[in-house]
Amino acid sequence: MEERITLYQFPRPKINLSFFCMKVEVFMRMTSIPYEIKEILNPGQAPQGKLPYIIHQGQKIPDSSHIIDYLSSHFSLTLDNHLTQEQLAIGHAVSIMLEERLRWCIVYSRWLDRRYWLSFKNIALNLVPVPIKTIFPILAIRNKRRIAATLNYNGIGKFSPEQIYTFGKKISIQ
Ligand SMILES: N[C@@H](CCC(=O)N[C@@H](CS)C(=O)NCC(=O)O)C(=O)O
Repeated sequence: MEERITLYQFPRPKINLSFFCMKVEVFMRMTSIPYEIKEILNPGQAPQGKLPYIIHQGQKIPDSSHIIDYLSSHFSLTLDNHLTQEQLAIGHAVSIMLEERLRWCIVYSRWLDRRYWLSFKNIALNLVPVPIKTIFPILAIRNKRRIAATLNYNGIGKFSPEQIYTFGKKISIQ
């Protein structure tokens, strides 16, 4: 059976812009798991419509945390074995804080804050192939609407930009 993992993630400019894709790629590197990367633009082809996902032995596995649990179990990895139950619990709490709180502050700044949108737009525009560049403004508007709706539903979108960044700074690691 093929042990090599294929990691599907967004194209990476100089740095990886996706926290979740970066998390899995860093994990692969730290554990020296054999992997190859396929960069894709459309998360629509992922099992949950989100990136990253991996394919291993014909099986598609989505979600960064699930991927790490799956690989840890499949390859009997011992990366966290030295941690106490308390340390594991703190690590879990910090991950969720970053992924479910700080993430939305960053998503807000990239897509919905005019002050930062222009520079993020230029980075994103550089990543897409020529045919997509022409429809990029339409895709961007659609994505902005979707993100605004998500942030409103989440509640964080009800706050002013400065309040949102205050939330973000509070939980940033100084
Ligand atoms: N819980 C998922 C979150 C993945 C996620 O939100 N991925 C973002 C990129 S960082 C995505 O695919 N967004 C595209 C979209 O929602 O259309 C994980 O841990 O992998």
